[in-house]
Amino acid sequence: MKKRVFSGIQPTGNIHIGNYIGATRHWAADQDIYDNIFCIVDLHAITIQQDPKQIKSKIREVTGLLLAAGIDPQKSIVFVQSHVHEHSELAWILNCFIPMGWMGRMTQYKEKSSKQKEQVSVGLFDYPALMAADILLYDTDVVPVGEDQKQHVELTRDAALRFNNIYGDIFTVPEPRIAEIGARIMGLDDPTKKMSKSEEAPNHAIALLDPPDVIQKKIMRATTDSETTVVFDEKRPGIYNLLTIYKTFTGEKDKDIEAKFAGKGYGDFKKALAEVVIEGLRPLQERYQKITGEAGYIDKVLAEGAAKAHPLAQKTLAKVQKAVGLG
Ligand code: ATP
Ligand code: LTN
Repeated sequence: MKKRVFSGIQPTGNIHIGNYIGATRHWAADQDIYDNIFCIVDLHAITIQQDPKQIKSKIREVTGLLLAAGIDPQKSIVFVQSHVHEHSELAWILNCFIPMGWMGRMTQYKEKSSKQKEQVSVGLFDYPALMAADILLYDTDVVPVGEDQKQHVELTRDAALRFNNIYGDIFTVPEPRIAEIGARIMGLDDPTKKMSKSEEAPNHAIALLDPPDVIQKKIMRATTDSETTVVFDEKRPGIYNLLTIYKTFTGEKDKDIEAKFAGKGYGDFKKALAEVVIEGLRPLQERYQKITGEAGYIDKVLAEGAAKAHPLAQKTLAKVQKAVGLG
């Protein structure tokens, strides 16, 4: 039996190369090894206020991008979180088992809430309980995510262990899978900050649907430093980040990349990187146009996905309700 993979992505902002390098390309590449479920997490998206019309169109855009990245609905279940109501219900039950102290330690909450001040919702604080519900509903073994989500998967493990300790073997205890390279792509404008969908600075991220001239401009303007050599040096975060992007798109080794750019400056390297990213994204962008040009296709994929996910979620929730004495 194949191991079960579950992962999620929020239908917010513009999906960027960080999401692709750190998460979605691995989801696509490993599809045959695992039994896969991928979720568009709209309930997570509303932990920060969103424009209702935007969410609807972003759900379709994100789904289109997942399919364009190679996720095959014949091999993987792709669905929208709010279409399977068991996610909210299990999240509530888990709320009653997760200590406040665990939540308070989450660095994503600390970062996001410090930006929002009084606007911070209880939902933003509680975000990891809903994520734990997503994962635990499907007997998930492996959760492939970027580095920023590792702490949330660890909280999920702790919640599952705590629950199992009280009620017996109810949940499968999942483990995070973090890519060795590119699990934390940094912002082009500020290489000390993670590339993020919610960051609004114009040169911050390369979106998967950016046209070639925009990609070129963003890379040429990316923040580096006053050094000149093109080498992998973690103490020089700007050039290190660009080199990491180059490496993930080409699959070349550090040594070979450094040799290729020996004696050349940042300008030459940035030009080459822009070329690599533009060509790397071209097939994905072409597939996206094709997929979204087919009327009704995405809605059909999502409806079929929810129909497959629902019975699995129902079964786990029923087990949990029985264990805690509900219903
Ligand atoms: P936001 O920063 O607005 O919360 P996001 O860019 O983190 O959004 P998500 O939808 O939350 O996007 O993440 C989808 C997947 O992409 C997750 O597995 C996440 O860990 C991964 N990911 C996000 N940003 C990066 C990044 N900069 N580098 C590598 N992986 C990333
Ligand atoms: N929190 C994740 C999205 C997410 C997720 C999940 C990832 C929601 N539920 C379950 C893995 C498993 C994020 O912000 N990227």
